Amino acid sequence: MFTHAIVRPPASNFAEGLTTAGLGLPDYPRALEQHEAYCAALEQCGLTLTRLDPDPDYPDSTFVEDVAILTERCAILTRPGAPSRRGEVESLRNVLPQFFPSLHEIESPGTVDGGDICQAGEHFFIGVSARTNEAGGRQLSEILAQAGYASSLVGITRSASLLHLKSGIAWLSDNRLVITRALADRPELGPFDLVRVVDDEGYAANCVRVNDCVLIAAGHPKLGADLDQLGYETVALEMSEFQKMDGGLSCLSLRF
Ligand code: CIR
Repeated sequence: MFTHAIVRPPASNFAEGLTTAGLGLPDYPRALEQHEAYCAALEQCGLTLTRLDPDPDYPDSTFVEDVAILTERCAILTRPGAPSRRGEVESLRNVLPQFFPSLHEIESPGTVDGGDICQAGEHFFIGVSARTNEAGGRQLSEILAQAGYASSLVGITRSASLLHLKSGIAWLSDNRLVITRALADRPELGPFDLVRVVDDEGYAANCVRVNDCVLIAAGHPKLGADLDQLGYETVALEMSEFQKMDGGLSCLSLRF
């Protein structure tokens, strides 16, 4: 069960962030509305929110998930792979100690983006991507091992469609993963029940289980129907303006 989440609304220069999506410029008022609906959904799932102030120094800083990894046993500040995002870590360094007594931290030359880290119960999949390098992945693996968690590295640099590991995978609990075709044949995922996302709904693979609900991006009826059929209560959220900036549902919050 999660009880809290940290979120940060987009700043007015949000459109100056990194993107490869080619979907056009985001509409700022609409992004704020979508972010507010996202926050309301988290609150409906029972979470108390810590809302950080928008930070125009870092136009990608609404994607808070990338700058920390929060677990029941430890918290880790990341070192984002994109140099323009490294400074985002500082504000989390100030906020996290009230919830986590000690903070670990990824150090140079390691880089880790939280979007590459998928917790599946006691095991963490660590995506090695254009953002998370092997040195960062190994540092994280050691920190997690000290806390009693297992982990494994999953190389995704050849999967051009995936910015982060969690662009293509989500843990639903119940030994179940939502997964895109780019990852569905990985042997390490064999022991899980896989909910496969059809190719034209690939963006929706980045969904989030929050307590009794699964938040999914609106406009993906096949995945919505599959999850409904499995007995999940789904909440569809408009994400168009964040998708334009390569962001998915999970990256808009740090849940713990
Ligand atoms: C970036 O390229 O870093 C941001 N524009 C999007 C980050 C999205 N993060 C995520 O999916 N975990």
